[in-house]
Amino acid sequence: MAQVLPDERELRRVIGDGEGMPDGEVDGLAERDLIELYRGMVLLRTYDERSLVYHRQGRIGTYAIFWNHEAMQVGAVYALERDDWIFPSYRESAIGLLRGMPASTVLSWWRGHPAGWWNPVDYNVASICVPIGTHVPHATGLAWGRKLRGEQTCAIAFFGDGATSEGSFHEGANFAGVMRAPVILFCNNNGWAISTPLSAQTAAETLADKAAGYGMPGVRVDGGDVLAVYEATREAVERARAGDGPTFIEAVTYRAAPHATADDPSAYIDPERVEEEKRNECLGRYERYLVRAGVLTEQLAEEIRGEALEAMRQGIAEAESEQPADPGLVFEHALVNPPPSFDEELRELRKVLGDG
Ligand SMILES: Cc1ncc(C[n+]2csc(CCOP(=O)(O)OP(=O)(O)O)c2C)c(N)n1
Ligand SMILES: [Mg+2]
Repeated sequence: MAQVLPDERELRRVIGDGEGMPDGEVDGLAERDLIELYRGMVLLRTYDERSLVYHRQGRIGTYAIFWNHEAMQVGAVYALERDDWIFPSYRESAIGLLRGMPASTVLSWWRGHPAGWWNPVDYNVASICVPIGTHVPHATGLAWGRKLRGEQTCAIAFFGDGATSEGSFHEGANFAGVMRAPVILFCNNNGWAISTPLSAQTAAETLADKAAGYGMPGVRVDGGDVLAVYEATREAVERARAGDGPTFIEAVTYRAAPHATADDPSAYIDPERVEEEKRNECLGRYERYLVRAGVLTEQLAEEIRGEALEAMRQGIAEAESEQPADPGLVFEHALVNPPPSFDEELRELRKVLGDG
C-alpha cells in the first residue's frame, strides 16, 4: 500500500558533512558516473551565474535564478533514460542542456526570441512551463499514453512547493494515482513561492504527506545532495517501469537567491538564513565529497569549469547573432479572429522599434 514510509520522513542523505556525519555511496555508480554528475552540475551552475550577468548587461530579459537547485535537476535527470520525458517549470529552464540542447536555445528563450522554442521530441524535454503546476497533468497524460502503447518510458514533472496548492497539481496527481501512470512528481521544496513561505502555503506537516491522498509513495530527500536525489529518483523510475505507478518526491532545499531578477527578497527573507544556505550550497558540498573520495582533482575541476564557460560564451554569441524576430509574430499567434485594432498597434510597435 502506498504510504509515507516512516524511515523516509527524515531527509534521505548520502553526502556526509566531512565531520561527524560519514559519506555514503550509491550502489551501481562508478567513478565515471560521479564525474558526469559533477559535469552536469557545473554546466548548470555556470549557465545560471552567467545568465545573471547577461541579465545585468541587458542581454537577456527577466530571469528565474536556479542557483542551489542544480543537485535536484542533475540528480533526477541522471536517473532517467534518454527516452524518458522531462517537463520543466521556469526554474528548470536550462535542464535541456543535460540532454545536449545548446545554451543558445535557452538563452534565446530568455531573450523572448522564437529561436528559444525547441521541438520537444528532439530532446524529450517539454516546453518550459510558466503557469504554476499546469504541466503536471501534461506529464501524467504523456506517461499514461506511453503505458497504453506498451512502452517502457516514464515522465518526470518538476514543480515547486507553491505548485502543490494549485488545482492542476491535484488533478494531475490524482489522475496519475488512479491510472497508475509511470510518472515522477518531483517537487523542489525551496521554502518559498515568491514571498509566500511554506508555512503559509500548507497545513500539511510535509509535502510528501500529500502523496498518501493520491495513493502513491511519497519520499523526502535532501535536495542539496545530488547522490540522494539520484538514488530516490532511480527507485521511482524502477517503480514506474515495473508497472507500480507514480511516485511523489519532495526534495527539500532552500532558495538562496531571489525568486527571479525582478524580485527583491530583502523585503521578506531572513538574510542570515540565506547566507547559511549559501555556505552549504549543493555544488560545493558535492565537490568536497568528490575530493574526500579521491575522485576529483583541482586540475579536472578546472577543465570542467572551462568547458562550461566556453559553452556559455558560444551560447550567448549564437543567441545574439539571431536575426531580430518579426514583431508581427506577437499579434499573429494571439487570437484566431484578431480585432481590427491589431493592425494599428502593430504599426505603432514597428515605429517604436524603428522597424519600418
Ligand atoms: C497559475 C499561476 N498562478 C500564479 C503565477 C505567478 N507565480 C509565478 S512564480 C510563483 C511562485 C511559485 O512558487 P513555487 O511553486 O514554490 O516555485 P518556485 O518559484 O519556488 O520554484 C507564482 C505564484 C503563475 N505563474 N501561474
Ligand atoms: Mg518554491
